[in-house]
Amino acid sequence: MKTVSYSVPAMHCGHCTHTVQTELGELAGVTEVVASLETGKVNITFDSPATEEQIVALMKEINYPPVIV
Ligand SMILES: [Cu+2]
Repeated sequence: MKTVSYSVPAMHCGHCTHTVQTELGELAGVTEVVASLETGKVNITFDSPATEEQIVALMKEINYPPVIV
């Protein structure tokens, strides 16, 4: 089990956080997604078969790319 935290400046409202949580939550291996408007961050807990590369690729695909700070 691994947890990663990304800054996602493209999130602007509850709809955004909901989309991020729903889309990432559908990825096989992802067990928890917490998107926060206050911090602008998304915390993702996952395990095999999900990979960090896969998560980043999906976030780019849905137009909420993670920004490395
Ligand atoms: Cu929004």
